[in-house]
Amino acid sequence: MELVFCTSNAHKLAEVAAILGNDFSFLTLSEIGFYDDIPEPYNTLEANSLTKAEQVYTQTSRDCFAEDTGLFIEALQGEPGVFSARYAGEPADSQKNMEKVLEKMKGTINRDAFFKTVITLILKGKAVQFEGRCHGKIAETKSGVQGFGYDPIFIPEGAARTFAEYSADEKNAISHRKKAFDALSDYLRSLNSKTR
Ligand code: ITT
Repeated sequence: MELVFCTSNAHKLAEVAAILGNDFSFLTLSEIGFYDDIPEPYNTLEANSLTKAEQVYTQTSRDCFAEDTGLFIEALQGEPGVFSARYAGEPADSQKNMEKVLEKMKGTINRDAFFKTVITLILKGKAVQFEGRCHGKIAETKSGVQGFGYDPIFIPEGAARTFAEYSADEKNAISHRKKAFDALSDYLRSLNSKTR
């Protein structure tokens, strides 16, 4: 089975390749010559991840998967959520996004938050979704240089360091993305065993 990963985010590509290991491989959008901009116009991760995969499937007829991820902060009523990439406005800027979060959270006691990833897989025109979450807390300040996006301000549950202070392997062992991709791998394995 040849699957295309519908993402233009190089950090996600690297994390997903490491998470999947030998489970299954994928082609990137540039490997299939797909360079169109894919809008994410909806206000749920489910709808945005579906629209990304549908756009690639409709234009290329290739089986594919897309993922949409957001950081949901309890004290900010779920912000930045689906607007995580451009929380501080255009162009998308992770440093400005984190500064906006830290400013809004100044003096806030409840720092509970979670990352949520929604994957949409399209096989022969049929869409299936998978979800993964990682709970934790928003730090008072940024620390660490690993990872990407909001990692320098996110402390996973039970930890004393941010995701940006984790090695790639440590983050990939417990992340929202790991849980969602494990569910996708299980599903693909179950299809394989049915067709044997
Ligand atoms: P696509 O091409 O896959 O759509 P994107 O960068 O637009 O890539 P998303 O909309 O899914 O990706 O992600 C929204 C933002 O959430 C992303 O730009 C990061 O700032 C942040 N984010 C996603 N995954 C993250 C992670 O594992 N750790 C920290 N921040 C993350």
